[in-house]
Parts: sequence; structure tokens; C-alpha cells
Amino acid sequence: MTYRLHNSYANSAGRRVRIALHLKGIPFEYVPVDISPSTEEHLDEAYGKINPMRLIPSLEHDGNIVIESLAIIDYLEDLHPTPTVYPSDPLAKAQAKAFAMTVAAGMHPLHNMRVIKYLGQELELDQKAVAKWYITWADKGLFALETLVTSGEFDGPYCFGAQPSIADIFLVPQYANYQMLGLDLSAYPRLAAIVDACNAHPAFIKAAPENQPDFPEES
Ligand SMILES: N[C@@H](CCC(=O)N[C@@H](CS)C(=O)NCC(=O)O)C(=O)O
Repeated sequence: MTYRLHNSYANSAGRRVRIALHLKGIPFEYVPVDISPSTEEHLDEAYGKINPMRLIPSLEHDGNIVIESLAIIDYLEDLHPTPTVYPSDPLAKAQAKAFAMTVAAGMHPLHNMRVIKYLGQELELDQKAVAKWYITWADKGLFALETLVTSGEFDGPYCFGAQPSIADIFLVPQYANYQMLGLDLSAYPRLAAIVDACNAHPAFIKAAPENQPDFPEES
């Protein structure tokens, strides 16, 4: 019952799965996929047989493959329900899932490497236009996320209470991308406080890029 996670230290969707695996204390084999522009291993024929979208992560388990980070985490949740990554209250559960989906469906795809590359190389947008695209969709998404975590009645250091949930799992890698690119995040103080709390949690620390085996030494 070995889990093999195809991912990269630099892969934010893979980081979501790593956080879930560490929160649940599930051991797994780390299978690095080099997505750097000079290598693009994920576009290889061999990886295409694992993941037809040629995106990472992918999870191999008992000879089967599961793709898509949310589907992977739900699969792990079904097989290892404790500790859960979902709030027990049905409303909080729906809201935490909506938060995660806002990241996964409403934000991340618009910022993906292949999309940004397409805007520049195929549509020939200049750097300024591409940056405008990036910041526009980041700000709309971040505004929605900040609203989702401030409009409810949830206390605690995390998005929806005292325990990290699917919402925190999806927030941290996305927020880190924006931090890395130097976006102004000052309009989202609640998200900043949640990310600080998550970054002090052992599971999130273990899943961080710098703690992965393929993290470049001189990065
Ligand atoms: N919806 C997918 C997204 C996966 C994804 O977009 N992964 C990115 C890295 S974070 C990737 O493989 N990008 C390569 C590319 O854009 O060509 C999931 O949640 O697993």
C-alpha cells in the first residue's frame, strides 16, 4: 500500500497533496518531476501515460493512478479519514470546500505556467500585459478568499477554525506563489495571519519547497 507522489518542490498543486499526506501522517515515496523550463519532464511521453493533462501532481497507489490534487486528497481522506481535513459541521465543510475550489478552479489555472507561457509566446503579449493578467486575477481571487474567511463566525488561527482544513491546504501554496512574485498582499490581513499560523505547523513545514529532496541546493 505504497503511495508514490509524482511532484516537484516547485509545484504548488503537489504541495497541497504533501500537506494533506503530512497532516494525516501517511508515508509516501517522493517521485520528482522536473518542470523547469529547460527540462519540462512533465511534457514527456512517459509522464503523459501517468497524467494525460501532463500536469503534476499524480498519485500512484496499488497500481492505480489518481490525478488532480483535490481528487487525490479526497481519495486519501476516504482511505485515512482520521485526522480529517474537513470541518465536521456541514456548513463549515461546504465553505471550506468552496474556499479550496476558489483557489483550484478560479485562481490557479489562470496563473499556470503553460497559460502564462501561451500569453507571451502564442498571443505575443508583452511582459506588462502578462503581469496585468496575472495581478488582475490574483487580486479578484484574493479578495474573494479574504471575504470568505472574514464573513463567517469561525474562530481560530486557521481558515475555518482551530484545525487546518482543506481551505488552508489550498491557501498556503497559492499565497506563497504570490509572495514569491512580490505581489502587494497588504489588503488581505486575515489571509496573512492564517498563512503565518500554517507555516508554523509541522505538516506545512514538512511540505514546504525547501524541505523537498529535489529542492536545488543553491536556490
Ligand atoms: N488542477 C490541477 C493543477 C495541476 C497543475 O496545474 N500543476 C502545475 C504545477 S503547480 C503544472 O503541472 N504545470 C505545468 C504546466 O503548466 O505546464 C491539480 O489540482 O492537480
